[in-house]
Amino acid sequence: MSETKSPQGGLTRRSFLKTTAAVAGATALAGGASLTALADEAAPVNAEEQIFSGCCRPNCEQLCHLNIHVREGKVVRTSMAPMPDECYNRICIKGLSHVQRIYGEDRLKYPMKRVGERGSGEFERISWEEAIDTITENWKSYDDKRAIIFQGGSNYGFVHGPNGAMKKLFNGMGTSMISQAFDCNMVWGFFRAIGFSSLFWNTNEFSLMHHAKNIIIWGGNITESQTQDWHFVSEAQENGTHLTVIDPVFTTSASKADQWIPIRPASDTAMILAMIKLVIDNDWIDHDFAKAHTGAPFLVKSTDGMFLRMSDLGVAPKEVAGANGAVTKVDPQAVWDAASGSAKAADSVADPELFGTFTVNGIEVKTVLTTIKEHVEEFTLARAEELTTVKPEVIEELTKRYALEGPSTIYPLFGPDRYENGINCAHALGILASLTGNIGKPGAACGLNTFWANMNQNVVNTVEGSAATTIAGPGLHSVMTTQQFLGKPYPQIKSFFYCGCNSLGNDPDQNRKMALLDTADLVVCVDFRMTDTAMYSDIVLPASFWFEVEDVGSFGSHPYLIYQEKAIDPLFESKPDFEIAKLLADKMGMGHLYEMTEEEYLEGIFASSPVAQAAGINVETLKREKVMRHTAYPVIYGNGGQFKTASGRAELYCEKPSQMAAWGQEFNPADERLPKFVEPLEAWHTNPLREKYPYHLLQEHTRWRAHTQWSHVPILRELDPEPILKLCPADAAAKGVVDGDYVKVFNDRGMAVAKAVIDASFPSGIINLPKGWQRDQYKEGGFQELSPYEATAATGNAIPFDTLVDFEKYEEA
Ligand SMILES: Nc1nc2c(c(=O)[nH]1)N[C@H]1C(S)=C(S)[C@@H](COP(=O)(O)OP(=O)(O)OC[C@H]3O[C@@H](n4cnc5c(=O)[nH]c(N)nc54)[C@H](O)[C@@H]3O)O[C@H]1N2
Ligand SMILES: Nc1nc2c(c(=O)[nH]1)N[C@H]1C(S)=C(S)[C@@H](COP(=O)(O)OP(=O)(O)OC[C@H]3O[C@@H](n4cnc5c(=O)[nH]c(N)nc54)[C@H](O)[C@@H]3O)O[C@H]1N2
Ligand code: SF4
Ligand SMILES: [Mo]
Repeated sequence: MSETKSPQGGLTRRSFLKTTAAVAGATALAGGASLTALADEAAPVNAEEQIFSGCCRPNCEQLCHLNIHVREGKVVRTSMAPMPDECYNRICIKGLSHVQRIYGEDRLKYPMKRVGERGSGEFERISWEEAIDTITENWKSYDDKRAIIFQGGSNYGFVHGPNGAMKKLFNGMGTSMISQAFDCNMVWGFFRAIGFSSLFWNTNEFSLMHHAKNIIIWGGNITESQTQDWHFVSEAQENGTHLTVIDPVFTTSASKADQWIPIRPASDTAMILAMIKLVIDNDWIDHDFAKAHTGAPFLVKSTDGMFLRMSDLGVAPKEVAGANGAVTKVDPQAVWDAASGSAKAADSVADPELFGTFTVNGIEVKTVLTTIKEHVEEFTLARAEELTTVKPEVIEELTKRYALEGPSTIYPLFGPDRYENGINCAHALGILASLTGNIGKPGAACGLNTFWANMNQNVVNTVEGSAATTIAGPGLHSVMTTQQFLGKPYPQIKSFFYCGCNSLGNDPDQNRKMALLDTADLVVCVDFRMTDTAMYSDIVLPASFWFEVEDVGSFGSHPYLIYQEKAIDPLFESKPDFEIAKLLADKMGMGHLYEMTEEEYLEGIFASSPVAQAAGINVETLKREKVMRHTAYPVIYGNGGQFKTASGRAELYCEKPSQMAAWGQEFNPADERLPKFVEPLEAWHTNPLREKYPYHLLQEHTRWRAHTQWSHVPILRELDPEPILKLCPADAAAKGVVDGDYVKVFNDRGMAVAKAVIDASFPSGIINLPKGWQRDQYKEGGFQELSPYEATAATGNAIPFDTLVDFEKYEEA
């Protein structure tokens, strides 16, 4: 295969484009077909219709319950199916257009092998046997199986797809595994301040949102990216709730708000630190809550920045037996008890000091709140305005309303997350909410709302004596170019296996990624359609679609599991992911890993999960009920002042900041105990790179796709036909661009050509290429060529908004 290698990628990429233009043509032809016509073609209208329980489970973070209407073995329609709590009844245009995904011309029908250059799109049909043999013969040739990389994406079936049973095989083989983090700056920032129930979950369930007197949407475009949750906000508004949207762009969500606060991108933390300062200086603190339920009164030692604990006072830690018999040592944090003038265990003091510097056993200590007060001292309103452009009176009014006229809810999304400094924003928000007591009550919340059912799936995918080595996405390049990982020799990566993962479509710095793939012997992709990643693979395997398998959806903005009945047989020669894993395992001599049926695998997840057991969830009950709550009503994160942290309080000050992922990056924990304002990597107004690349590039998450899924669905492409660049009239005029012109957006990493849409909601200097188009849909390049490879050190989180570019009118060659 060496003749196809192209480390620079030039030739490969050009031929890639040629072929994919033909694919785009085919899609356009199908564009006229309406959904009803397709349904009628599929089966006669008068045929008997069966309805199956369906679960729409892309990574749109919403998870809708669908009816799958089947006539004569064909899906003819999808419609909304009821949820036990009707406020979660929902479906969107994507959920309504599944028929065109299932029967679309772009569906992968049978296994294929590449016959032209990698990326050329020249494939030949092969048998399953040949496909599995080719892959496993390649894998067997490596003594060290870490030469194989598995990467999954973000879809949330328990059995099939990237987070299902496929992982077990790679654990069993002891391969490498790539984890590419997205959204994790918010996850980890909140975790540091307030903890979480599960990775993306530390807020209240949305049916309680109407209790809020104020809602602040922070860096999210709910009307596009959380369409199913917008009604909770608008219903609250009808109830008299005041809505503020903080966003550099006048989005649709902003247009519905009582107040829109435009903010300089990547400066949010500076504003929140100023808000915390106002709360402290004006004593807008909820004293009772701060004393009893937060780490504000904990004492911090000046010697090492750690909490003063009772062991520092000579009190031996208590041994406490846990539920599973394990003994843990409890060494409580100390607070200052004014009444006795001494330090005591936090939970034994009813009225601890919130502020103060003391000496205990010769050690100088300060309360956490005093530490925070000193930390935010420089964030005067004037300084905040300098950094954020938000006027002092606007910050003051917002803070006052938020703190004093609650309960207030902050509904954060991922705008601030996608910059190198993104972790600080959520950490600061967690402090602001906790100090003002705006957390843990109906209408008072501040965290992420995607309920990830904690079902211990890792338990069933664990293989005794073996495990995959995880390489964080930002570490891949150095592992592959130096053959070192964390200071130790690492085998050369030879083989990539993607399942439910469109890495080239979603991961940063596409050209770099393609060049890395060019050095591999074998790239395999298991998917429903010819994605960018499948197009760049050597073997492509067709996976059975969501409705062709039995599964359970587990990740959405409500606390329910949704059962997927098998509605139709797998189409063409596609196979369920579970079966593909089994075929590969058999040939690798690991058939014993899958000596169970899919249903037994599923039952294994529930059986090992205390959450499932508490909720009475098992295969039988789920098959009967179709939708089951996995967490008791109502979900209120921090309810009763109880947080999922080591101390059970919202600790605010992170005593031992940890990294989510390590790949040899510089990381100084002592510097991360409190959130700080630091400039982002690229997208800052004073960055000298602005001279070359004056525009800041966003990539909105649009309603027309869920990431790259639905990218080729004809009925959606009638409404949203091709890649666009949104930009304001002044920026367009400066480049002589008029609405409908093609423009080339570029930086040192790559380029994309898109159609200009002049949109006055954008401020001058910020332009937007909505994400999720595939390379075959661009005249040239693609949005993902432009994003930076760098990541936030604490999390490994990708930072695609931290991108500067320039653009010009595109002249076709
Ligand atoms: N239909 C659909 N729904 C989706 C998705 C999808 O692809 N399609 N993706 C899902 C996923 S995985 C995610 S992570 C979410 C993303 O959901 P969102 O985070 O709401 O998505 P974005 O479109 O990136 O919107 C981010 C907003 O932040 C603003 N912004 C940019 N920079 C800053 C900043 O520095 N500060 C502030 N305050 N605001 C800023 C942008 O102008 C934009 O309005 O959507 C989910 N829902
Ligand atoms: N430039 C830029 N890049 C970004 C972002 C951005 O804002 N800007 N946002 C980032 C964010 S927040 C996120 S979360 C990621 C999203 O990344 P993902 O959520 O992983 O994106 P998808 O495009 O949905 O890719 C999933 C792939 O899995 C396939 N698939 C789905 N279900 C199954 C299944 O059951 N079996 C198999 N075999 N395949 C299946 C789909 O067809 C699709 O090709 O993108 C990130 N990338
Ligand atoms: S794409 Fe998302 S919002 Fe739309 S129906 Fe599916 S799960 Fe629901
Ligand atoms: Mo995301």
